Amino acid sequence: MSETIFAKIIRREIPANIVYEDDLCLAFKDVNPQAPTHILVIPKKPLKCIDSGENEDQLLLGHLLLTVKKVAEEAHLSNGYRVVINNGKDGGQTVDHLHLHILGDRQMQWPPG
Ligand code: DGP
Repeated sequence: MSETIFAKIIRREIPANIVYEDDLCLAFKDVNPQAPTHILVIPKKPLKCIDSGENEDQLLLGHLLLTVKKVAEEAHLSNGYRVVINNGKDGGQTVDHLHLHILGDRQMQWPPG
């Protein structure tokens, strides 16, 4: 997998507003927020996208979802929030490092654009 901007954020080579970190993942505010609260949760392992996940990543992928819950609690999103994973071109993915969007503090609409 080629290097992405998120790998540089993990290594602190470029700045980001980091809100959570542990051995497996990092959460930071999206630079182009689509909601009043918009946080990205990423694995430190450089998985390109959901399609890149293998059986060996089962614990990591579960950990990312539990981290979403933790980060959302810490962000006081008690009214609810949306979790988005864009996968590939038609999914609208622009950064080739798996990331889970947490969007909150506004009413979400359905269907998504
Ligand atoms: P996606 O379209 O799902 O690949 O979303 C990529 C998101 O990453 C997009 O919402 C903007 C965000 N983003 C891109 N570059 C940077 C960056 O350098 N810093 C931060 N904090 N977010 C970034």
